[in-house]
Order: sequence, then C-alpha cells, then structure tokens
Amino acid sequence: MKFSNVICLVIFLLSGLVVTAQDVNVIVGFNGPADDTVVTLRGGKVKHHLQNAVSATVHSSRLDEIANHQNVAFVIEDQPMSIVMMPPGGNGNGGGGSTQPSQALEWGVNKIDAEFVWPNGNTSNEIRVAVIDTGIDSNHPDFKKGGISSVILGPNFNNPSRSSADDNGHGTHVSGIIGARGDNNGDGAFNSSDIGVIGVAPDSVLVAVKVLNKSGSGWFSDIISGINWASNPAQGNCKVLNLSLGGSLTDPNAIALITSSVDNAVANGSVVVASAGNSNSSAPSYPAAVSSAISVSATDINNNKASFSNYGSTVDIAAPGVNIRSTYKGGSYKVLSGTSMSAPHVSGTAALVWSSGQSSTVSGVRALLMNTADPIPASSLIGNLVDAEEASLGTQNGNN
Ligand SMILES: [Ca+2]
Ligand SMILES: [Ca+2]
Ligand SMILES: [Ca+2]
Ligand SMILES: [Ca+2]
Repeated sequence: MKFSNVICLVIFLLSGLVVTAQDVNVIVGFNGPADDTVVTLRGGKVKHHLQNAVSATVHSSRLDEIANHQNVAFVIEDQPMSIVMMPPGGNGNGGGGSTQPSQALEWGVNKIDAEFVWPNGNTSNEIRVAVIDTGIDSNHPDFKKGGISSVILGPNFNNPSRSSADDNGHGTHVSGIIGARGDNNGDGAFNSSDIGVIGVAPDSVLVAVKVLNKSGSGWFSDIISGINWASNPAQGNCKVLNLSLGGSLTDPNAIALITSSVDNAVANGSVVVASAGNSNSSAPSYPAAVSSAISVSATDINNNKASFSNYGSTVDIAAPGVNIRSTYKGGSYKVLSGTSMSAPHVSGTAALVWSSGQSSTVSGVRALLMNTADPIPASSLIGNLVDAEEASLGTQNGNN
C-alpha cells in the first residue's frame, strides 16, 4: 500500500445521496437565519445548527420541495468523512496499562525545543486545547498528574447519545503530543520516575470533542459543529483547536461553510491548527486550506519533508510527523506517522505561546509561531519548522 506507515485522513465523497432506505443526510443553507420548520414540516429531522444552515436527515422525495423554499439558499450533501488508519509502527518503548514505561523525551518534542520552555515555569498551565477527533482516553495514566487527569470529555457530535471517550485511538495519540504530562507523580520534577512521554504543553487542559466514530468516520457537519462548540466562549472556550483530519472539498457552499466556521473560531479568540494532508500533493485540503487556519506539514528527524506530506501555497508551517511515539487508547503507547502527528506539535506550541502572555490575540500568537520558525531545506515547499523555545521564550538555546 502506498501509505503503509502513514495515518491518512481522507474525506470520501459519495457520488449519490445514500444513507438508509430513501433518507438522505443533507445541509440546508438559508438566505437568513436557519428555520428548522422548513425541514421538520416536511418530515425531516434536524441534527446540527450551523451558520445560517442546518444539517438534517430528510426523505429524498421531499428534497426538491425544501430546495425550492423561498428561504432556502442551497441544499448540499452532508459528506461522510473518514480516517484511514494505517498499520502503526509498534509501541515504541513498550508498556501500557499496568506496566507503564519510564518517561522519555520524544524526538519531535526535542526537535522543537519545548524542553527548554518548561524549566522556565511555562508548562501551559490551564490553557484549554480542543482535540476535535475520535475522543480521548481520559483514564490514560500519562494524562494524570498526582492522580488528576487533564482531560475533559466534551460533547460527541457524531453520536450525541455516546460519550467522547476514544474508541479508535487516534485522538488519544494526538492528545499526548499536545499535552501528555511531564510530572505524572506530582513531585514537581520531570524525570524518569515519571511515565511515558511528555507533550509539548504538559499542563494544558485537553478537551475531547468527538466528531469521528470508532472506525474513524463522521460527517462534515459534525466537524463544523465541533469547531463551533470548541471556540464558543460560553461552551468549549478553547484557546487552541487541533484538527488532525481533512480532505478535499469542491462544493463552494461546503467551502464557504467551513471557512465561516474557522473564521468565527478565530474571531472568538481560538488559534485553529489543522493537518495539511498526507497525499504528497499541493491540492488544498480542508479545513487546513482555510486561510485563517494554520496548516501544518510534516518533517522527519533530519528536517526533511515527510514523503507523504502535502506542500504548497496553502501550507503555513512544518513540524515533526514521522515515527512519533505518543499515548494510545487503553493506557498504551504507539508510534505513528502523518500530518495528524505534526499538527499537534504546533497546537502545543500555540498553547505555550498563549501561556507565555506575550500576546493576547490570535493574530499575535500566529505571528510569533510564524516569525520564529526556522528555515529548513524544504522550507520553500512546506514552510519553516516550528520552534517552541523561540516562539514562547525568545531564546535559542536548543538545536532548532
Ligand atoms: Ca531540543
Ligand atoms: Ca515527577
Ligand atoms: Ca509523562
Ligand atoms: Ca529559531
């Protein structure tokens, strides 16, 4: 297989409006504020409220009637989105469950010099980071410090009757890169008496926003709902949103919806970080390609472009994404590769920059990330390499 060692997140566009029987999943856009009754009076069931739009299940025989309603601007398919989880590279230092490995500094976190930030007293204390993904294993020992988990289980937009616990593993891996604890035993030090790995922002609050199910699939409208909830100050109130997912979109109404959602999140004060994609392509991948999102490519340990990484004009910044060891569901650890792994290195760095107090605006945090990133040989394709030390401290003691 082409991406044998890569986590590849792909949107599959179905050619028809197929769900079960003759029910179809759609997004109905309105000329003004959304009006549920346009759908419900025609036998439909509303799932999510979006910006001047709703996602809904309706009978295919009523579609024309809805589309022709005077208040309706468009009806598009609510596209199914899937992750494709490729065979992982093993469990690294082993362990998991009751046999937790001794703590080690992973190469990616070392590469971006986050380890120079923590001794300065900045561990991103209490900065809320949304992991919009498959959920998080909130009981993983490496999210605990003195027994207290840093994980908050937020809503499940894919299946509101279920929790946002991670039944896949991908979201827990992403979360560990952002915020696995450095001081698990609570003795005030990060060392080998602690366990597992250390995230870039080890005292951040990890908010699970589940938009993908056990097999890694969900709906476009679930992801928009996740972005909207996470960034709303009265709901998720997260300062950073990590989206290790994405794919191509062609419908202009769909692109407008995701653009509006990300723009609103930024206006709410959230830094939005997304994976550039794993197709070794310059084709835009959404949500990363939205200009207000920070699109993250992937590098290997030698600062080369990862073979799978997307590149080109929509990519903003590079981060480690090959053979990254992190937490996994069931209290375990795995080594995985992908821009799914590079984006959380940038999300963690954004949390450290917020925590540093150097800027109180999204544009200011973004400028610090971009202006301190270091040129690498592949910069012209994939951007400069994120530098957590320089972005949050202003110093350059590390190897980056
Ligand atoms: Ca280093
Ligand atoms: Ca300790
Ligand atoms: Ca740890
Ligand atoms: Ca630098």
